[in-house]
Formats: sequence, structure tokens, C-alpha cells
Amino acid sequence: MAFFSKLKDRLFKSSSKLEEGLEAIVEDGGEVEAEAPAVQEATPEAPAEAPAAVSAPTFEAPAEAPKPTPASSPAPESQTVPAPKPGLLSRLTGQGRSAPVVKRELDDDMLEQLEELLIASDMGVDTALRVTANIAEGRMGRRVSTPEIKGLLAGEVSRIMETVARPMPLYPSKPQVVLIVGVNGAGKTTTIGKLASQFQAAGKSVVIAAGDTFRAAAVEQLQVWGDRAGVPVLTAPEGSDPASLAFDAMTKAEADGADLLMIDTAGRLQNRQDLMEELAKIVRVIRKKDPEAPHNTLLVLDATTGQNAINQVETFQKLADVSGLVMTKLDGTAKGGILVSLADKFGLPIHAIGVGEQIDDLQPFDPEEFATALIGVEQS
Ligand SMILES: Nc1nc2c(ncn2[C@@H]2O[C@H](COP(=O)(O)OP(=O)(O)OP(=O)(O)O)[C@@H](O)[C@H]2O)c(=O)[nH]1
Ligand SMILES: [Mg+2]
Repeated sequence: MAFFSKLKDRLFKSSSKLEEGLEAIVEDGGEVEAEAPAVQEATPEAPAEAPAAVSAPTFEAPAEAPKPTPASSPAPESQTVPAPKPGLLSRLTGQGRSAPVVKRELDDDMLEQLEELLIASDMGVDTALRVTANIAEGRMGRRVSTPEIKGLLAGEVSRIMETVARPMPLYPSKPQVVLIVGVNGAGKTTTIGKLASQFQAAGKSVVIAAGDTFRAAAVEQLQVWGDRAGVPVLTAPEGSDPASLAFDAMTKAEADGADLLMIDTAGRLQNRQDLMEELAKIVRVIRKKDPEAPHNTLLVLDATTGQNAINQVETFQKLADVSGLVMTKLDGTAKGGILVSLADKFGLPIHAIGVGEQIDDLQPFDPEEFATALIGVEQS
């Protein structure tokens, strides 16, 4: 509800692009039909069911885990995403009276236009082809309206995303080591702050290691997040070895009996060899203390980078044993379709999505909610 509307409002750029494209496709070659009943189909098959509660934490928490704090902080200046246009949405979803409905026969031309639209929305060629093929199956020659197409599309997207929507698993290991990797500016440090706050709120004790020792500013930034979340941040002098910091942090986390140790890392991809060695060394060192560590290697991806996210996953899978994804900056991006492409291509779990810069702007990933927000299907 609150979370849903937040995601929907913030994903508006994607949904408006897809929505307008779908409307244009149906109108191109479509004809007005003066009947309404078929519009009832507007609501997508899967998303029509009541959406699951979306206020769960972004990790597989024990039952007593409280939710992340509700949105209490004032909207940051950066939230300049325009509000949705309810008029257009309700018109498209055929809410209300028996207004004339435009329908178009589902033929090869229409399918091709659909494919192009999905590719343009960053879904990737393979995924776009598969999705349109599924929509076409058994429906060729049928007359469809925009709301019907939107519903079918939302159903397909939701189905793809269901397989990857999984909260970050919590293990009994103490500390559970969570290594955070990703390119420069993807949102690693911010995500650590948000996660730490959620873990803390769930009664877990957390230690953060500021493994990006190359920039003093990076350490300070993490300290600010640590203060906000009420979590200790272990730092080392600028330029010192991140692996030895990770080792010290592991020692402290063990001594403190901490539940979780989150290790921030530098994101320079310019020199892949260095980064690979650095990550490998961090892993080697913490394994001296716990051969199972890191228990989670989270790759943080910036959703606004579009198709480049595919290369990032491929690269980081070679550098580290990536166990799950966090997608940041889904607020206000027109490239939300990239998640569908990633899910379809790699099948890596998506643990959480970032929808803003504030501490409570990290949500669990809900496939139906995402699909309806992406495509602009209105939910009642
Ligand atoms: N709008 C929005 N901004 C975000 C989100 N997550 C992170 N950011 C912003 O993205 C910028 C970079 O985030 P960082 O957390 O510093 O990224 P990083 O991966 O640690 O970057 P490096 O340390 O330089 O590698 C900051 O300005 C964050 O506020 C999000 O979900 N939405
Ligand atoms: Mg950082």
C-alpha cells in the first residue's frame, strides 16, 4: 500500500513510457468498439490477486523481526519524480463506465511493435521475444485492448520475476559475513547503511567494515550511515589494505558476538586485475576465520545504467561468487525493464530494491508489485 504507491510513483517514468507505447500500438490500426465488458479483463491475471504484503524486510527474518521504520523522514530534495497522471491511468485501465474501447487485432505487425517497445524499455532482445511469444500464444487474430495487453504483459513480467524475488537469507553463523560489491557509485555504501538499519531494527547486532580504504570520503560516508543506523563502523587509515581491515573486523565481530558483518568494498572497475586481487584477498583472509565466509556476496547494481548492468553481472560473477542482487535507484528511472532482462538471463535472486536516498528507501522485491508498477497497471 504505502510501499506500493511509493514504488509506483517512483517508477512512473518507466510505466509512463511503456504505457504510452502500448496505447500507441493498440491505437495504430485499432478500431473503436462501443462496448465495455471486455475491459474487465483489464486487470492482469496474476496481479489481480491481492498483492502480498510488501512491508516485509529485505532479508529472511525471523517472525519477530519488526518492519523497517515507516517513511518518517522528509522527502529529500532529489525526489523530483513527477506525480502519476491518474487521468491517463484510469482511462487506460478502462475504469468506470462503458466508454468506447479501442481494440486491435493481435497480428505479426502488432507483435513486432510490442517487441520493439519492450526492447526500448531495456528488457533485452531475448526476453522481449519470449514475452511477446507468450502473449501471442493462443491469441493470434483476437482483438485486444490496451488494458488487456497491459494485463497480459504484467502477468508475464510477474512470472519471470517471481523466480528471483527472494529476501537475503539469514544463517545461524556468527557473524554472517555479507560482502558488498559493485561498480563506482552503484549505491553500495548507501545500501549497507539501509540494510544495517533494517537488521538493527530486527534486533540483529551488526558491524560494518569500511573496506573502501582508498578514499577518505568513502570512510566518512560510511561512518555517517553507521551513526544513522546505530551500528559500529570499523575503519582503517586511507590507503591501507582492505583485507587486513576485513580481518580485524571479523575479529571484532566475533569478539562482540555480532550477528552480521557487512564489508563495503571499493568499486573501481578500471583496473579489473587489482579489483579481482583485492576481492580475492578479502575473501581469503576472512576464510581463515570462517571457511564458509562470505555467506552472501551482494552485487549492487544501479538500475539507471540500463543494459550495462548485464556486463556488470558478468564481470562480477567472474570476480566474486555473487549470491544475490540489490537494484538501486529504481526511483524515477525509465530503465526498470533491465530487471526483467537480468532475472531472465541470470536468475540471480533480487534481495532488495533501492527507491531513494533515505535510510528507509530499501524495499523487499515484490514481483507483482514491480510488474504492475513497471507497466502501469492500476490496482484497486
Ligand atoms: N535516488 C537514489 N539514489 C541512490 C540510491 N542508492 C544510492 N543512491 C545515491 O547514489 C549515490 C552513490 O551511492 P553510494 O552508496 O555512494 O555508491 P557506492 O557504490 O558506495 O559508490 P563508490 O563508493 O564510489 O563505489 C549517492 O548519491 C546515493 O545517495 C537509490 O536507491 N535511489
Ligand atoms: Mg561507497
